[in-house]
Amino acid sequence: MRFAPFITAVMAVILVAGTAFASNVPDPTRSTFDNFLGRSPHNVGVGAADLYSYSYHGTLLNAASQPIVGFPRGQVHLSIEGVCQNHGVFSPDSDSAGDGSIVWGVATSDAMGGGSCLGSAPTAPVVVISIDNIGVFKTLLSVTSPDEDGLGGGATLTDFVTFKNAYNANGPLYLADMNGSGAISLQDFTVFQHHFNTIP
Ligand SMILES: [Ca+2]
Repeated sequence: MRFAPFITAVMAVILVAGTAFASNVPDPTRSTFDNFLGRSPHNVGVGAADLYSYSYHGTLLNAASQPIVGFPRGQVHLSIEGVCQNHGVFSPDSDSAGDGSIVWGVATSDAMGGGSCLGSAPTAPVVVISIDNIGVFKTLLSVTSPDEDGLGGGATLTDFVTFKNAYNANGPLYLADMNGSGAISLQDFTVFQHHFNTIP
């Protein structure tokens, strides 16, 4: 019995240490990421309040679903795979915020360039989000862009034809669902138009 307080204290230290360790490790099953990735080389400043600009968001949570604050941006990677135009690997704009959120903002998305592309489920995603020493957190099977072909630095007449054909045929979704709503509607036409009109 005389050792009980000591054992209790040791257990408390172990628990505290365990909690502190866990709180800084993003959990792939708890953390969340957008299901839609849009890209446009004319992303910045398109529309009031960036209404028509593309950014990408995630929230880093630990195994207890608590937000991870200040997680280093350099350890988080959004890879647009080689099958896509303008492929590359990008870190979020900043370390994770107080609510665990990380953002690939319009300027980062802008730097990505354009290009719509499609992977094949479930083995060949075109977007892979990973964190160093942990693994894959999210994959996407398509990328959507008003610069459909990823050429020429903007949404051109060629891109408009690609968009219009998919729009009129009500598919494929990744070529015409510009706002990532999961359906093709007049609003997608409006989004495409805003990007189209920003050609220099
Ligand atoms: Ca839509």
